[in-house]
Amino acid sequence: METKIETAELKLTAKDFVTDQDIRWCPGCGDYSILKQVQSVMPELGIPRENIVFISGIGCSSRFPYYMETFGMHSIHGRATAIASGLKATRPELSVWIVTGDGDSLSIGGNHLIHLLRRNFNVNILLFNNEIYGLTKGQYSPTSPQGKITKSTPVGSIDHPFNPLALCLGADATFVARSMDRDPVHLREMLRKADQHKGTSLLEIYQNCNVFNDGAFEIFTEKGSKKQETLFLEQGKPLLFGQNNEKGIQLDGLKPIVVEAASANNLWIHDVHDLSKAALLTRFFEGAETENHLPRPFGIFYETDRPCYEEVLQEQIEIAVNAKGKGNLDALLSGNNVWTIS
Ligand SMILES: Cc1ncc(C[n+]2csc(CCOP(=O)(O)OP(=O)(O)O)c2C)c(N)n1
Ligand code: SF4
Repeated sequence: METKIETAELKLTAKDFVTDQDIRWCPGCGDYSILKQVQSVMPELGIPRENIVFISGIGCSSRFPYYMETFGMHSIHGRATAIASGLKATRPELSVWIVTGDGDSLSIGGNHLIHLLRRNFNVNILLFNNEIYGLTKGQYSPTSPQGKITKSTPVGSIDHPFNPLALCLGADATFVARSMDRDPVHLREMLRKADQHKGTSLLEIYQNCNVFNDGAFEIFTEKGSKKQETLFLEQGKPLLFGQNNEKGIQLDGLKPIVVEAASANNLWIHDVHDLSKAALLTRFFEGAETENHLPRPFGIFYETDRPCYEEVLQEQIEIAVNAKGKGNLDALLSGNNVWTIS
């Protein structure tokens, strides 16, 4: 169990989570907003700072632990998920947050990510998706769209990109959500929900890299297009979008279609516990250039309850200790069959 203390007793503020480090992100980077929202939500969680750990891999986003006045580790490329798993297995009382980029988590760290998700450690993953490698100065990443011209794809990427949330749901993640750097209110709400979820929470955050991939998510964040292009999911509410929520989503068999909300009598009602519908929602992923494309969903796609790895592990250890006693590591390593070579 993570150690929670009544918030009134703790009296922490966002400033308590700010460090004395100079921030080395480029001016205008979306990482600043994400850092600010995380720092402002932390005091609400009722967790003492010494029980919070931020673990990152390598990348611009992975500098995050330096800027959080908590414990932390700027670790190995793609391996934050593995290191966090080890920490949570041995110190289940800690609140563990993984910060990773799309390159870090989906290229070199893709394997570790899916195994963490299926194991369902009670940790939170913040996946900063900027559809580019920022730190190494602008190579394409596994989420860059086909045709993307970058330093490593001078005539356009021919790779088919990952759909991160479809991938994570496929790995049986127990909490899958999406937010964006430019919507602080929504991002704070998703951070709170991620913390409340017992099991691995995967929050993808669209993050603008204004130096190497500026405007990648512009249609979802800018005033002129946001309402037409985004769909904010709310539990128990119909899927509505458009300037004045005049459009809705309805299912035609298994096919989602856009309808006029006023004349529709069977709008899709969002249920975060419905895996089949969540799988369909992750596939609302076409580019804006596609005719009749569906809006991009934001919010919690899916949430379910499954035992956490560290709990089952502790139970197994207890059963083994009760049956065989506490054991002795030296004796175990020496074993019964020892040879002396002379
Ligand atoms: C083993 C290893 N391989 C490659 C690199 C080079 N490298 C550093 S960060 C990075 C990708 C960063 O991209 P992303 O995870 O999207 O983070 P961002 O910088 O965009 O926040 C790469 C390939 C490395 N540091 N270590
Ligand atoms: S390179 Fe991009 S992601 Fe990295 S700090 Fe600069 S703007 Fe942010």
